[in-house]
Amino acid sequence: MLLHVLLASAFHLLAVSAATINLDWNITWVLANPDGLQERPVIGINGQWPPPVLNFTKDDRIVANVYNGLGNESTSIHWHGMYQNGTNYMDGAPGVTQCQIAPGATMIYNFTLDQTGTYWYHSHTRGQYPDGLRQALLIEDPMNPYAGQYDVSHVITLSDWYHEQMPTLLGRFLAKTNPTGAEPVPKAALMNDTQNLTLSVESGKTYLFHLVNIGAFATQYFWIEDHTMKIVEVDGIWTEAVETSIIQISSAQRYSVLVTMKNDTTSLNPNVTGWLVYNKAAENPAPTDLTKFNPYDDFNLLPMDGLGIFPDADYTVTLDLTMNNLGDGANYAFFNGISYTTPVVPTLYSVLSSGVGASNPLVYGTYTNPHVLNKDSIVDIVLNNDDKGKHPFHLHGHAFQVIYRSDQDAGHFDPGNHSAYPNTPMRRDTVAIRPGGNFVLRFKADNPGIWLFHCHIQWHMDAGLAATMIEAPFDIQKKLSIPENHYQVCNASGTQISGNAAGNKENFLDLTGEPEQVANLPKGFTARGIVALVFSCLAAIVGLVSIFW
Ligand SMILES: *[C@@H]1O[C@H](CO)[C@@H](O)[C@H](O)[C@H]1NC(C)=O
Ligand SMILES: *[C@@H]1O[C@H](CO)[C@@H](O)[C@H](O)[C@H]1NC(C)=O
Ligand SMILES: *[C@@H]1O[C@H](CO)[C@@H](O)[C@H](O)[C@H]1NC(C)=O
Ligand SMILES: *[C@@H]1O[C@H](CO)[C@@H](O)[C@H](O)[C@H]1NC(C)=O
Ligand SMILES: *[C@@H]1O[C@H](CO)[C@@H](O)[C@H](O)[C@H]1NC(C)=O
Ligand SMILES: *[C@@H]1O[C@H](CO)[C@@H](O)[C@H](O)[C@H]1NC(C)=O
Ligand SMILES: *[C@@H]1O[C@H](CO)[C@@H](O)[C@H](O)[C@H]1NC(C)=O
Ligand SMILES: *[C@@H]1O[C@H](CO)[C@@H](O)[C@H](O)[C@H]1NC(C)=O
Ligand SMILES: *[C@@H]1O[C@H](CO)[C@@H](O)[C@H](O)[C@H]1NC(C)=O
Ligand SMILES: *[C@@H]1O[C@H](CO)[C@@H](O)[C@H](O)[C@H]1NC(C)=O
Ligand SMILES: *[C@@H]1O[C@H](CO)[C@@H](O)[C@H](O)[C@H]1NC(C)=O
Ligand SMILES: [Cu+2]
Repeated sequence: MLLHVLLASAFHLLAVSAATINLDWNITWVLANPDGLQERPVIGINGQWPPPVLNFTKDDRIVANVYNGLGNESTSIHWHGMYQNGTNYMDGAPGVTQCQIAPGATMIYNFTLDQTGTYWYHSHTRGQYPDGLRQALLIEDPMNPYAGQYDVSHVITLSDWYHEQMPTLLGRFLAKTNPTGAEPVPKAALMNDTQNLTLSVESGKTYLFHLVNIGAFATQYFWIEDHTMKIVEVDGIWTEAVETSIIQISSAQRYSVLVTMKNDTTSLNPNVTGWLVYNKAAENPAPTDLTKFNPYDDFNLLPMDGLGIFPDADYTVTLDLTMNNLGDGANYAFFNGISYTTPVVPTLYSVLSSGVGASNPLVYGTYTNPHVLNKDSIVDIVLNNDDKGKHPFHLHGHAFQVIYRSDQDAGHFDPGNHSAYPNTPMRRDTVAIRPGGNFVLRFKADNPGIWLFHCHIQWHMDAGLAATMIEAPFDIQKKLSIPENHYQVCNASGTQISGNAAGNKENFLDLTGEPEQVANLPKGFTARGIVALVFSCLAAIVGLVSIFW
């Protein structure tokens, strides 16, 4: 009885301390010139760019009224790293958990923050966030295990930056004139959306830096000259502190580090500046940089909560990653030969309208790469990278355990021949796979919802490098009800809210008319054939120009 009363009052206290934060956002175009080289239109919030850094406390409720004032583009907001446990429809992925927010429409995102650490928010509308709609989001932990070990905390975002807008760049990237799929090369690297970040520090004091890579493409390397850092958090998971002099941060990854400033200031520049080096172009990717910079290997991080490895998997999703040309000559990205193509009906709404058929992956179409997961099953994602590039993979709705990661060029994962899995694996929500290598991720399907698994390099995502996890579909049907506002958002964009991936409401197994990936190359043609063709066309044009000159 006494215990009951105590518990009740404890909950009462919690309820009192948790705040509701109302955000009224008008998403519009504004002009900005973060690298000092070129002013350009960017996507801002309430007339401002960079968008606001959000700093909340665990258990706060966020109610964000997101008005699309862009006029000429749809939008959406994904709260990267939030489990959205019980609120899958607030995840922010158009075509997956919601409809696009059309110009003039308002979407209300309303959910509680029951996690802590360093996150970010960004548009999940095709190609959009590198045009500026992305920023850090922090959730303070009232039980912070490192409280008292630092004096001040700061956010530092890292990003690549383009001068042209994404629709233009995407048009050029996914084109037959770019048959090898060379990614557009960024024009600059930004630290906290500027190239002139200076931060005054006091000697002897310890700082906690929340580092977030909010970029589209480049991996960033972060170090502070003459100082060591202690990693204490990775993607929202507190870790045992480990010392390092340099950290490698792929697109969408986050770290918190403690840095103690020196006592002896006589020889010290009181300004601390982090140096950014970005892996300048696709043709020269990270592997050589890796050995050169020798950053801390995140595989070795230990979650502070000591959560042990989940039992052996009940279900394994094996995905082979390739990049290749389709019949239009452009270079696409594939899991098992499938390039993600947005369905007519957002997948969550297909679950809700398909009744007993919801556990049949056929309902969700071929091109969403669907995998139906049973409630509470243990799932392994085995990814084999048959591509020569490095890719950072993000799973929505979970922090997964990284139980195996091969070296570069190790080929496919061999379940009968691998080093022992760690007892306490590192957990995070975004992890990079090495060129030609593989990794194995493990999680428990204890979060009913539709969760996208995709490469966080925006170019590859837009080239189709995504798969859909349909987790506990019957629990979704029982427990989730979509707010009326979300259906209004669908209405404004003219999107159907029931039916299978093809929009068929009568027969959920009839996928006639489903959006398909671009057709294959005609028989007899190879990608090389097309490349040769393009090159010879180019040569002809060059020839003509030379003659003219
Ligand atoms: C959004 O901002 C634009 C540009 O400042 C303004 O014209 C529009 O009225 C605003 N809309 C809302 C709903 O706040
Ligand atoms: C950064 O500072 C340099 C030197 O003061 C200046 O030339 C440059 O324009 C500044 N860049 C930005 C983006 O403010
Ligand atoms: C939308 O309008 C903005 C601001 O005028 C412009 O910079 C941008 O290129 C337009 N986007 C598209 C897709 O036309
Ligand atoms: C947000 O969700 C809570 C809990 O479901 C509800 O009580 C509240 O009315 C919602 N607020 C808005 C603005 O929809
Ligand atoms: C976030 O807010 C908390 C107070 O809730 C404050 O202690 C902390 O310094 C803030 N963090 C940053 C990076 O501004
Ligand atoms: C980085 O920028 C954000 C706002 O955009 C600001 O809140 C934060 O304090 C800045 N960090 C540093 C280290 O100046
Ligand atoms: C700086 O000085 C303080 C107090 O004298 C001492 O406790 C601390 O260990 C020193 N820190 C370093 C990095 O030398
Ligand atoms: C530190 O930075 C400030 C502001 O940019 C500058 O005025 C000052 O000269 C710098 N100090 C040193 C020692 O570089
Ligand atoms: C097992 O893996 C190791 C290291 O990757 C490799 O050297 C060895 O040849 C493999 N053995 C078999 C039987 O495949
Ligand atoms: C979701 O919530 C349920 C119970 O409310 C819990 O058992 C489960 O672990 C949670 N899953 C995640 C991913 O947070
Ligand atoms: C949107 O709502 C209007 C009015 O309720 C309705 O007539 C129309 O059919 C709806 N459109 C879609 C695509 O659902
Ligand atoms: Cu990728």
